[in-house]
Order: sequence, then C-alpha cells, then structure tokens
Amino acid sequence: MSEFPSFPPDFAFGVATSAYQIEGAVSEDGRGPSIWDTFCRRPGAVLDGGDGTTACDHYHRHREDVALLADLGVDTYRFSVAWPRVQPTGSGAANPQGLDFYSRLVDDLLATGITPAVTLYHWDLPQALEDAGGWRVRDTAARFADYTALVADALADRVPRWITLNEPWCSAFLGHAGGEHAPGVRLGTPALAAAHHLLVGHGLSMGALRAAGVREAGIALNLTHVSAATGRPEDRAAAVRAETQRNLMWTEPLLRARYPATETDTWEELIEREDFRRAGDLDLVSAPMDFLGINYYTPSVVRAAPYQEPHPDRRHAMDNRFTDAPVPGARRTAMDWPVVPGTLHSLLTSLHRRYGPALPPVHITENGSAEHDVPAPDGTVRDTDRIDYLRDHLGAVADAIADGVDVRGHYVWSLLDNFEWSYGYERRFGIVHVDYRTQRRTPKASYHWYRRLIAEARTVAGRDAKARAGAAR
Ligand code: PNW
Repeated sequence: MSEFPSFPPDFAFGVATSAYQIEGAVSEDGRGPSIWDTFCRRPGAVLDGGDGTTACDHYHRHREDVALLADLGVDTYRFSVAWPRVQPTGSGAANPQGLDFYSRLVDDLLATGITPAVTLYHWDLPQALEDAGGWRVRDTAARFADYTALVADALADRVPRWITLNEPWCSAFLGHAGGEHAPGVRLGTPALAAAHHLLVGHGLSMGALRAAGVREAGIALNLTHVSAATGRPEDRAAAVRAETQRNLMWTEPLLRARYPATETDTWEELIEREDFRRAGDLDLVSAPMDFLGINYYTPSVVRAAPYQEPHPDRRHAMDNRFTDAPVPGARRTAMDWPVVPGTLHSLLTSLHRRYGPALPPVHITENGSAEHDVPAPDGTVRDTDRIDYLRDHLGAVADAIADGVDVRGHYVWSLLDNFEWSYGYERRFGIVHVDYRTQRRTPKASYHWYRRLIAEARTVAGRDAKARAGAAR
C-alpha cells in the first residue's frame, strides 16, 4: 500500500496563485490601481494593515518561482492576470508591458513542461471601472469581454486552459453585502446586481475565449458542502437557504440556465423584479463550459437564525436567515475553518447526482489550508497539519473519481505564503514559506511531500502504461 492516494494516469497535479496576492510592483510598467489597492487603504479593512504593494515580489522574482514549480514537478500552474496591468483604466488598448510580463511567464512555464492555466479575474478590478459603478453596472461585463479578448489574443496560442472568474460569490457577496472584500460595499440589492453582472461577464468572456480558439474554458466557483446542524425543521430549512445562496445561485444559471428556487422566494423572481435582468441573459450565462473549477476548503454546517435587517436597501439580496454552526470533532485551521475531508467527496458525488451529464469535467482549482506554521531557525517548516489536510482531501478526490465523478485535476492553494485578502499576511497558505523581510522562499515539508506524491503518481502511471503496452503485444 502506498502512503499516497492513487489517480488516473492523466490526472493534473497543480498549484494555484493569484496576481494581487503575490506580484507586488503595483505601480510598475503602467499598471493602474485596482479596487484592492484602494480597499487596503481603508482603516481596519485588512487585519494587519497590509496590502499588495510588495506582496511576494513575484513580479521581479517570477524566474525563481517558476524554478520552484519545476522542481516540484507539477503538471499545471494556475495564476491570474491582473486586469489593471493589461488595461490600466479598464478599457481601451492593451498596455504592452502588462501583457509582456505574462507572456514571458508563460514561455518560462512551457520551457519547463508546465501547463499554464490562466484566471482572467481574481478580484483586482481596475479602480476606474469601480468609479463607474463596478460590477453593479452592466457595462463592466462588456468591459470584461474586451479585456478577455486582449489577453486571449496575446496568450491563447500558448495557454490551453482558461478560467473566466474566480469565485464570483466572493466578489458579489463579500464585496457588496458583507463588505469584507473590495470594494467594501455594505448593501443588499447591489450584491444581487453584481452577481448577475458577474455571470453575464462570464458568459461574454466565454464568447471572447471561443473567438480566440480556446477549447478548455470554465469558471472557478467556491462551492461548499452544506448540511443542517440538527434535524429540526427550521435548521433543515436554513440549510436549503445556505445551499441556494452559496452553491445553486451559481451552478443553476451556469449549468441549467435558470436561477434557483427556495421555499420562501425564488432568486428567479428576485432577479426578474430588478431592472438589471435582460432577455437572453441566461442563455449567455449558460454557454457550455469544458470544465467546472471548484475551490474547496471547508464544509458549511448551518442552523436557523433570525433575519437581520442591517440596511433598508438590503431587502432581497442576502437571505441571511442561516448562520454557521460549530462542527463537532473537526480540527480547525488557522482560518478557523473546520477540516472534514470527506465532505469534498460528498460535494462531488452530489453534484454528479444532481447534474448528471450536464456537469462538465471538474478541476479542483484550489484546495489547501492556512496553518500556524512555526519556522525553525533555518526557515524550514514541518507543517504536518497541512500534509494531513492535503493527503485527506486528495484522498476524497480519488474516492469521488472511483465513484464515477470525472475529476481531471487538483491545484493546491497555494504555492507561496501570500497576501490573504482581509487577513493580510497573518494567514499562511503556502507550501513554500516566504520571509517577507528578505523575500526568501523556503519549501515547507508539505512541498517535499507533494513532490513525492507527484513523482510516485508518475511512476505508477508509467508502470501501468508499460503493462498495457506489454499486454497488447
Ligand atoms: C479563496 N469565504 O478565497 C480565494 O480564491 C483565494 O484567493 C484565497 O486566498 C483562498 O480562497 C483562501 O482564503 C476565499 O469567506 C475567501 O468563504 C473567503 C472565502 C472563501 C474563499
């Protein structure tokens, strides 16, 4: 028995990052400001007062980071393109220096045999578009399609796999209802408009990718496994609401061209009542995808809660009559997120049951954990909790594949410790430790563990291929 779960021979092992979280160099080579540059300056917005001004200085150290990827042996590297590098004010001609950076990165990846997977939008909206209404206005979706075409024209000859949006749930609801993410709006209905415009933007972006000849395109959703804390009817109803808002709000329009219903109201009605909905939108939103990206971290165990009316304009956007309940017996990561690896298997098999052939092949586009890493004096980190997390979640993916779910890849979040949004640099998700004073990178024990897993998977795949070739002779 191997210490590692086993995977199909062509399974893609990867790691993921995003531009604002690692690049730094926010004013270099013509980059314009993004909503995160602005949001980070708001007092109290980020835990330690940090921002992405320097981050991991990846913009200047990308060669070193590609060398780390090459040594790790990953098949795929998922990174994001910063929209404000390509279009400093969110529209008009491309800034050639912005595109050049990503073009060089892609060449370096290909030279080491790594497949690049590009995310077009990982939350860094050009500030100029926010000033014009951001995702709350429909024009931003059209701007996103123009930007997609510029990036695809420059990179689609070499980048096979494309992700339009990263986690639109976060952009819509954390950005416009909770306010803990940029742009930090705390209203209700605007979050629903943002959600709809993000979906429309995804659909338009898919069209631009197709026009550029892209054959592997999809979206990355942060889906969760939802269950009720108790069997009480009110808690079960709360779980239906949470499932609707966290999962079905996205999978239903994308995969079935409709908004979901709850027992009290339907999102369809909510959205229809609003003036932002246009005829034909859902056909656009449900353009066929080649894969569904799922970012998975933790399950949601919920119970009923009284309706909170924090603002008069919050009337329909957040059905907040549910709240997260403790998960008994589960270890918690440094994010305080409960660890229940089997819920990833349950999520995958339930999506497979719910959508059948309408579910495209799946890539787990993010999965990983922030831990209380304690570096030794030489900078090494024995992050056994992170290894356990990754082993058990990869095991859950392997089990889902054995149960018939078509999962094609898994990307660890993240290659490097980085800027963890409103948690600043306090929370470390990397399999490589970053000393932010020196920018020194030190692979953690989890990096070495993942390297061995990939190497063993390759050996096994090689053995199987040889055996098949032998049997065919
Ligand atoms: C994702 N939540 O963010 C992002 O795609 C990454 O950029 C991020 O670093 C990673 O997960 C770890 O947090 C999320 O509140 C942020 O439910 C917040 C939530 C979910 C995902």
